[in-house]
Parts: sequence; structure tokens; C-alpha cells
Amino acid sequence: MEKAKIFEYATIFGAAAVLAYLATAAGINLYYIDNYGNVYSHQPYETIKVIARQYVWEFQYPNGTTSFNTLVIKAGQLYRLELTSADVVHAFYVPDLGIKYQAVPGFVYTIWLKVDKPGTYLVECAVYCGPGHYLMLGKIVVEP
Ligand SMILES: [Cu+2]
Repeated sequence: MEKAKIFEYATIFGAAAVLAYLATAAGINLYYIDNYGNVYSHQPYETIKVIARQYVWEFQYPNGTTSFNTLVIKAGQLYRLELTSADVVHAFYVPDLGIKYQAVPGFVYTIWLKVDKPGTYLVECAVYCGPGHYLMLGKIVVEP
């Protein structure tokens, strides 16, 4: 093979290898990126299911227990919230944590959550979901 051809192939395969590496690295990390661009790969996390329904927030923990309207988590621990709705469209709104996601029946939205400051944070429904919408208040209790 002449030198120009070798250089041509080297360029093509070199570029392909770089692109393949970037796509793999991005693909792996995309799963772990939160709303703010924080990447949580290689960190242990717990999954909590958040189910919105008229007019209550349901939280299902990994140990099989369930709570209503109050989510209890630990400060500094990483959580993967899986948000969905059991009936109509709601929105999971936690103003002090910068979280506002729609809860749509049939879809699951992922929220990576890590709160370092212990305290109580207000949860409200931010989409009018029926006459009891105003009742749909909850809280996140972050324990030290
Ligand atoms: Cu609602």
C-alpha cells in the first residue's frame, strides 16, 4: 500500500476509535446525570418510587415499605427517584431543591437526588390535577 493510503486509513480508523470511545463514555454517564449536570456514576444509590395520584404522593422504598406525602431520606446519600403517575398528569415540585418534574401516567422520569442539608422541604403538585389539587402537599424530611 502506498503511504498516502495508509495515512488515509489511519485517519479514518483513528477518528472512529475516538468517536467510539466518546460515545461509550457519554452513554454510560448519561444515565447518571442529574438536572444540574452532576454525574453520579460509581456512587452507591437507593431507588425510591414516587407515584402521584389524586391527591396524594406515594413513596415506595427499597425495603418494601410505603409512605404517603412524607418522603424520609438521609443527608448525603444519593437517591434515584423514579417518578410516575397513577391517574392524571401531576408535577412533583420541590422549590427549595430545584426539582420540578411532570408525573405522567405510563412514563417514568428519573430524578437523581442528594441533599446535604438536613431539614424539611415542601413538596407540592404543580399541575392542576382535579378539584383536590390544593390538597396535594407533601414534604421531604432529610435526616442527618
Ligand atoms: Cu396533582
